[in-house]
Amino acid sequence: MRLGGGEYKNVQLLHALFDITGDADEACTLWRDLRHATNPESLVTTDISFISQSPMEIDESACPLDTMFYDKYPGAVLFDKNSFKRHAGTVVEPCGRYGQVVCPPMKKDKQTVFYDNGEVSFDYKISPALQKSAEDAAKKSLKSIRNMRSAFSNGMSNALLITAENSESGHPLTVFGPQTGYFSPSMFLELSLHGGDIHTRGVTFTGLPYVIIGRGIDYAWSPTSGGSDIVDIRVLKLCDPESTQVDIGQAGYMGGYIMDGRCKPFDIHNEEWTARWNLGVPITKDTPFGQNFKVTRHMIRSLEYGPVIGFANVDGISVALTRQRSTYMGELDTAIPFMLANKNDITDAESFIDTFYKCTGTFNWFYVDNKDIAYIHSGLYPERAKGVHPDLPSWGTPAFDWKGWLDVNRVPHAINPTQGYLASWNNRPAHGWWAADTNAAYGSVHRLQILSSRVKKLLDEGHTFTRGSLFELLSEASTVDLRGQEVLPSALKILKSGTLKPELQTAVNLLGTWVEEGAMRRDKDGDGAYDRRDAVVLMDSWYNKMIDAILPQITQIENVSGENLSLIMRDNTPGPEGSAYMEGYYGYLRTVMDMAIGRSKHPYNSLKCADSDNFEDCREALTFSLVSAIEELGGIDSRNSWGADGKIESNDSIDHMSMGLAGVPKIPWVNRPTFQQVIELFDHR
Ligand SMILES: [Ca+2]
Ligand SMILES: [Ca+2]
Repeated sequence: MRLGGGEYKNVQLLHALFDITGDADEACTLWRDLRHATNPESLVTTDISFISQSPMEIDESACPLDTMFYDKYPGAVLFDKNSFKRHAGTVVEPCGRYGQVVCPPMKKDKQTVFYDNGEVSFDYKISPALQKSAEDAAKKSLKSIRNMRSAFSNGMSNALLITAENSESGHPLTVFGPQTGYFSPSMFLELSLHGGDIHTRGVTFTGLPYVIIGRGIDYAWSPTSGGSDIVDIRVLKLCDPESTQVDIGQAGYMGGYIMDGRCKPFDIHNEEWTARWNLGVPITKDTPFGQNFKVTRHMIRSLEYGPVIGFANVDGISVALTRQRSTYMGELDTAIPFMLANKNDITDAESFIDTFYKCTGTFNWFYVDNKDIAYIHSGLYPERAKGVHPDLPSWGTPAFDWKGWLDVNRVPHAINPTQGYLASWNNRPAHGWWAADTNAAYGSVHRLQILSSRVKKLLDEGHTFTRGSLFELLSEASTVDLRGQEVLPSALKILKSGTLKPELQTAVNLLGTWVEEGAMRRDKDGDGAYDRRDAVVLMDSWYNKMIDAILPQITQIENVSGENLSLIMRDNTPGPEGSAYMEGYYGYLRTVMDMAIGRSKHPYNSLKCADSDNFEDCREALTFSLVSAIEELGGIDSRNSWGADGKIESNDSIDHMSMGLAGVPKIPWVNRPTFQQVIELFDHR
């Protein structure tokens, strides 16, 4: 999840868009379209609006490529085009072999187990077969460790809570849980703690003294990742503005920065050591077994604004860019809410909100008891100074320092919403709440729709929920292809608006049936094939071609001098870790197509289908992309054999990372939490 700190990317993107369009205003409108900073069509957890994170008012029409912008936002910085050079605080390079650098001395505290000579070697004789199995085991462990890291870098979770009046029993209902990747044995430890004033049950990580997600004596709680902005890029003026990028790159920058009109030295850490090969090192073609590495750490840090992440020029003068994180050195503060929750100091929805507001990390926390459901978007969110723009780097000077933290009334929260439910799947917390500086995932399509569309439909039909019906809804949602549910209907509508050749008509019918049935990637009859395998195969084949055909304004920023400047990835496909569809071009695709049909509620200003105002251009591009997808699959007549190799189901399936001796077989793909609580409470203290 994104927590901010990507402001330099917006500057790079703005420069690139200016180069492409040749016009500052056009570049800015396109950037705003792509950013989705406050897209009113985006899916939210609470229907109460909260003003933008901070500053309180942000002028979305102001263009950073226009010099007038800096009269209004004197704290914002647009560094010069092509001047940003990333500073690699840590450099890792292979050492010790022919053609490689010399390995520096080991550090006592950095030594670990290793293997030599590119092979797993043992100092006693073993059979080749045994050696092979040892190697395989080592490789598998490596993969696990790698995947464990990636699983925890992305907290991905969902929550669905129903208010008391929409439940059959008259008590609120919830199914919620964290999505943390799949491991064997599980990374979570289920724990029940009783003693003194502590009474709680739920999950924790081994070694932690408290339940982090679970329930107390008469309430339960669970989080999803928040992804809001707690990191800003600051720009420091250097004492020696004559220093050049070359000096910095080759010799290391050893100077200082200007603070209060005086030169202050950076806090510099230079060290090097050898990291001997160990189980934590990924195996790739460049890093075989036994490869040792020279690690050079060259950290440049400012006391006030955090570590240097790069250098750039502003009007030709060298500056340093640092990353300032609000929770820096405050990580442990986040333990306080759990301690209070475990002690049952939380007595109702209000005290839950007050308690979990104190969690410093950016999370959505959900609460249920026998009467109420509640929500709070926690995080140590900076109150930014007037004159700072949250999408751009800002000057590291006291005038533009953070002025404190947003209080509980400023962050999104809700109790018993009138819409009848609370739902979250890493979406925008509330309307008006500014998406973190480079988080462009809050557009017109979000995976939250998989949940919310189903809840709304049932509520509209007058359904009163039970634990069973709520869980069934979540289960069904776990196999939905978001693109099929939210993007395809608009595409099919465009195609069906005119005559179609028989081959295309067959494809459109096939996809239409899939959409009507819920666009599932599901093998309900257990024969090893998705029940609508032909539609799933066609969707997968069409998706990237559809992007190429109707979003040329975005594809042109995917490779700017070798760098992808797009703010989000194209797709988040199902795979071994389960979680899918967290971000992608889904909203871009649907909105431009809805604009072409004339039914978009919040059209873009610059982004459009096939970069044209003409509906026929859009339809033609879309048709062309579908035709080429069908051709690639060998023609529509061969559809019964599409996907016959079973690759789609196999690639989608969840692969538990084996952390111990025994693994478990793969399981079919599901997009759902890894520890799920189903809660309905009848009493209260
Ligand atoms: Ca930021
Ligand atoms: Ca099947």
